[in-house]
Amino acid sequence: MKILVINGPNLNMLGIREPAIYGAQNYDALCKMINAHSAEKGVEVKIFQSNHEGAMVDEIQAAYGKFDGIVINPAAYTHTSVAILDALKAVGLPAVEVHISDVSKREDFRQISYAGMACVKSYIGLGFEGYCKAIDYLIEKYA
Ligand code: CA2
Repeated sequence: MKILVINGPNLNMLGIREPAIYGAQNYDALCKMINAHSAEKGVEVKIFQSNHEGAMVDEIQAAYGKFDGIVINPAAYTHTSVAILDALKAVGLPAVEVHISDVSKREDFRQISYAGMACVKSYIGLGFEGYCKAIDYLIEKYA
C-alpha cells in the first residue's frame, strides 16, 4: 500500500513557536515518526509539505493512479481552500484529515474544514499521533 502524506503551510515551522498549541517537537521529528510508523506497518509513504495552495493541489492530482490513500493536514488552507476540497474529490482517493491541535476549541474561523468534506475520517487534537492513527485507518479500511 502507498500512502501520500500532505502537510500545508507553516507546518515546517513546528517546534519554533507556540509549543502550547502544537507541541515542542519540530517538523523533522514529525517526518521521522511518520516514516518509522509506516515502515513498522509495511506501507510505502511519501511526505510532502508546501506553503503554496496550488502546489498542494498539484500534488493531490499527481497522486491519482499512484497512491492508495492520502493523509492530509492542509493547515490554514483547511479553513479556506475549495481548491483543495475539489482536488481531493477529483482524484477520489480515500483521504484522512489530521490536525495536531484541537481546532474545535479554537477560533471561529477554524471551525470550518473544506478539505474535511472530502475526507473519510478526521483525527483532531491528538498531536503527532493523529498521523499514525490516520495511516492505521487507511491500512485497516483500504489495504
Ligand atoms: O492543528 C493543526 O494541525 C492545524 O492544521 C495547524 C495550522 C492551523 O492553521 C490550523 O488551523 C490547525 C497551523 C500550522 C502550523 O503553524 C505554526 C504556527 C506557529 C508556529 C509553528 C507553526
